[in-house]
Amino acid sequence: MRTFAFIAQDDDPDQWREWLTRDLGPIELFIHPNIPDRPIDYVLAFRPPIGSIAKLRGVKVVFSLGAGVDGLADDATIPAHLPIVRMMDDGLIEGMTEFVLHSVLSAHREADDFARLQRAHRWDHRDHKFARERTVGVLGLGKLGGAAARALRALKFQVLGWSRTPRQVEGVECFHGAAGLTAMLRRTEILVCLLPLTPETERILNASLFAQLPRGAYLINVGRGKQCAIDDLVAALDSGHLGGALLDVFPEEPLPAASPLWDHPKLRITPHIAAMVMPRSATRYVVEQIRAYEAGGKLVNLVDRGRGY
Ligand code: NDP
Ligand code: OXD
Repeated sequence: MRTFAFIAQDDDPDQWREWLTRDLGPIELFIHPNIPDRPIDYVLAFRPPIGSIAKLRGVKVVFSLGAGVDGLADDATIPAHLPIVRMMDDGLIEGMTEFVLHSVLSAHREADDFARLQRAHRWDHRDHKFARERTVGVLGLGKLGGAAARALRALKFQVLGWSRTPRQVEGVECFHGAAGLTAMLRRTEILVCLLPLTPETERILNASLFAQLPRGAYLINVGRGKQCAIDDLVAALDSGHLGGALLDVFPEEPLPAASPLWDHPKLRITPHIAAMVMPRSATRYVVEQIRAYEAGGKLVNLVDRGRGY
């Protein structure tokens, strides 16, 4: 019988056990910290405590229950030879694409302003731009950023995209590296961050980046909270340089109830729900990989520990 260790405090082990059992037959799934000292085949993990995987015996593959692997890629105690597969089921791409489209369209059609006008009982007309007249910049052109950029393009937005290495996405003007970022930012009216958290991207959304955006630009951060220097963001919103922002991710999660961010008039907040990993579809992805691995096939979406994502 296959053995699993479950080290993911925000996920529901019972659902994972149920769905894995439907596909694989009986399994043993042990929940951190109650994992016995016996061989474990597979680990299911999201932001596991440092060292918690290294002390397990016999592990064949670690499955990240998130697309983001911060907390796994940077745990130096995990043996270098141990494959780490990140979550990338179709549901995650579909969910993120929907969320980005909804957020960009809301910013584009000034939904926050109209909500304020409603609260003030004001019936104010104004002209609006069409999507083809609006430029959206996407930081990160990977599985999620690439899909979001293509979907925005399909709605006729002018789409710019930025990656670490040169990329091509049909219909999207692509930039890379530091010079590329500067060139992209100065034209970006709505900026979507879909970067992985690495030492290079930590606090990348800071005062200097905001200053390069045109006045009134809107920020959507669906990457990771630590990518945003919150004080710089609040200053840019308060000065009017940024028109608004949507944050789905925060340096500290859950966002403390006492945080002043909740009440900032130019901030829209969602509780890290842009794309949810749902056991009913995510288990299919894990099971397919387990079957391929056990048949001597290749694992896909492997984390490159050197580059950190
Ligand atoms: P991928 O690994 O597929 O793509 C990452 C992209 O970011 C690549 O295009 C990569 O460049 C680029 N990148 C990485 N480092 C840099 C850098 N230093 N400078 C410029 N570009 C860089 O990731 P995904 O698209 O699958 O996911 C992105 C992130 O979204 C996840 O890491 C996670 O943090 C976040 N996420 C958030 C969720 C939410 O609910 N809010 C849900 C799921 C994920 P290159 O192409 O050259 O490699
Ligand atoms: C992820 C997330 O990385 O949910 O999948 O943030």
